[in-house]
Amino acid sequence: MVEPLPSARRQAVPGLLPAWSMAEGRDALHRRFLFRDFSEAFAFMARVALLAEKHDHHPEWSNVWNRVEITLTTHDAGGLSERDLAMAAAIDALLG
Ligand code: H2B
Repeated sequence: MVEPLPSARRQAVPGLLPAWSMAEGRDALHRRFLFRDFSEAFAFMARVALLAEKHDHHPEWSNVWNRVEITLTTHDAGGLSERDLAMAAAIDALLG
């Protein structure tokens, strides 16, 4: 079992991860990424997949051509945990 995110950390999320928002109706972070084409989107997904394995933390995601949607939540915590914040920051860092 992973600890759910304490409320003080929860309040810090918009400042720490301004590109992410709360997923509709869920205790989860969401971000939509747009790329030039499918190749760029898929290259990004390959990099995120490697990050996910490294962190042992896996995204819920979808891809339509140049668009990638990522939702981060911790299944073992039943909602947000520090793992989602770390993963979101690592994904942001991929994009520079
Ligand atoms: N990813 C996410 N998003 N939430 C989890 O709780 C989770 C995971 N748990 N990846 C990991 C794998 C767990 O199932 C393994 C056994 O460590």
